[in-house]
Amino acid sequence: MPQRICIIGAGPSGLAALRAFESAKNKGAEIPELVCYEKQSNWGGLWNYTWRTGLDEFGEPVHGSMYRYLWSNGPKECLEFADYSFEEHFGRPIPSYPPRAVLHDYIAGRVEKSGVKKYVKFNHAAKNVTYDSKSGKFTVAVKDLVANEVSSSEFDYVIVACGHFSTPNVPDFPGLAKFPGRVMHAHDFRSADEFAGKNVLLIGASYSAEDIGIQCYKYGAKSVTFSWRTKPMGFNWPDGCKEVELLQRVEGKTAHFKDGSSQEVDAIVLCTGYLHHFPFLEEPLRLKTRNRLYPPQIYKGIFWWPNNKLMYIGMQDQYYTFNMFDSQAWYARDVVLGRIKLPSFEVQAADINKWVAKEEALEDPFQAIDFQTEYVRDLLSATDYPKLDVDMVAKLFKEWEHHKVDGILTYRDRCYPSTLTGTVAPVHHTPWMKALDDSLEAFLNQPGTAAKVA
Ligand code: FAD
Ligand code: NA7
Repeated sequence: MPQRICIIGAGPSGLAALRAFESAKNKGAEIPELVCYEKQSNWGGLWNYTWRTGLDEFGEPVHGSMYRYLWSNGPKECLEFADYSFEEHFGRPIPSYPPRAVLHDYIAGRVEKSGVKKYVKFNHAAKNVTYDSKSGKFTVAVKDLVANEVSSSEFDYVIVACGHFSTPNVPDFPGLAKFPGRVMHAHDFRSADEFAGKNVLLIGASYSAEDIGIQCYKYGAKSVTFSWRTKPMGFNWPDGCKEVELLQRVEGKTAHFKDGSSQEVDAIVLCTGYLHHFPFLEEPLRLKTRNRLYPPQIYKGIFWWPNNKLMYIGMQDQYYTFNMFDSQAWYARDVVLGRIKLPSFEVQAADINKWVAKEEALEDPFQAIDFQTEYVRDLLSATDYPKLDVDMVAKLFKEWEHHKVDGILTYRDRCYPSTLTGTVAPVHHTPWMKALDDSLEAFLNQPGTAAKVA
């Protein structure tokens, strides 16, 4: 019997796994049978936009957390796949901060070309994964959402690539139950238009708060108030935006903060992060962690300890994204193909502890970038993934951090060189603050160049 691998999720992480195996196959290797279950009707994970919130048409929790007008929050040059440049996909250089639809097109383009669609079962949600130590096999129960039928089959390996920015972390605050305006989590935020002319309060001090806040500002909110728990973001906010300490209570429409200040608000968006939530995995297989750069209990950030046949991809907090998922997928593939031999569980545990301790000593975002760079470098050094200049990626991430401090409304107008081709990205035809149309067509319609929409 050929070996079988189950991949749960066809977002960037699951697709990285499919691409890794396909690339080995193209070079003549024998690969196991691949089955990828994807609960949505299309691939691309979070990048596959949905207007839906709450439950989907099948009664499943909606996966999507991305919103309209979402533009890349980091330079595209930092996430470029080493085996598929943006220039190859679009037929010409494009600006550094594309909107969501353009990145979805890029992600999909690579896998369309490599022909891995045949492995993906769309509209199939993984419901239950168990492991039998006697047979050494996993049993995976999936629901065909269209046929409304559950079936099970056995696999030698399982790769969990279902993402971890989908199940909202929703704290409570006194008075929210009686607040007369809209209260929502970032997971359910879809369009900033709704908040034009409103006073918006965002709880949280990370990427979601920052981006949803400046979106609301861009699309005409009357005021934007950011409320932090541990420390403020500290950007140079425009007039109408401010940071305050943590929300203590809401009385009517008045929000009261720990620093003694208060603010009339019309809407509250909880940008309080997400839970690693995997109800389809039986308890002994379930990764439990907060959002961090090195979740414990996965060796090399991938292999479940102590059952290495269960693998996780993309479970880290992320500076690196697409190319980090690739580095993980290539490593996982080589372990499955017997090209890399994993050490004893004792050695694995010591290695995990070493990385976790290193992470806990990090003092600022620059050290955090170096940490994740070292992690990706370590994985890449063991496989035939095409050359990725991680030192240059790290340099670009650090410039990006400075550019955000220089101007939180203007950093997306910056241009960076591709680490693959060396080409410096062209300036976008419209400054980000004025670019209200986030469609692929509007973005690629760069005067004087012929856009190739793949
Ligand atoms: P996901 O993209 O979440 O994909 C997981 C897939 O698994 C989904 O298709 C889902 O339907 C499927 N799935 C889940 N559960 C099941 C199940 N039980 N059965 C079958 N299928 C299942 N990264 C960047 O690089 N740049 C950005 O600008 C950026 N912006 C972001 C903005 C937001 C609001 C969020 C939430 C994240 C952002 N990210 C960004 C990070 C993002 O996590 C990664 O870019 C990437 O999407 C992660 O890929 P993934 O495959 O691990 O997870
Ligand atoms: P993050 O990056 O995990 O950040 C979560 C934020 O929520 C962080 O600032 C937390 O503050 C804050 N938080 C969490 N719980 C609370 C409570 N109870 N009260 C106040 N504040 C709280 O999630 P994001 O959604 O911002 O980003 C996730 C991804 O989406 C990211 O990769 C982006 O690219 C887009 P803390 O600092 O812990 O005090």
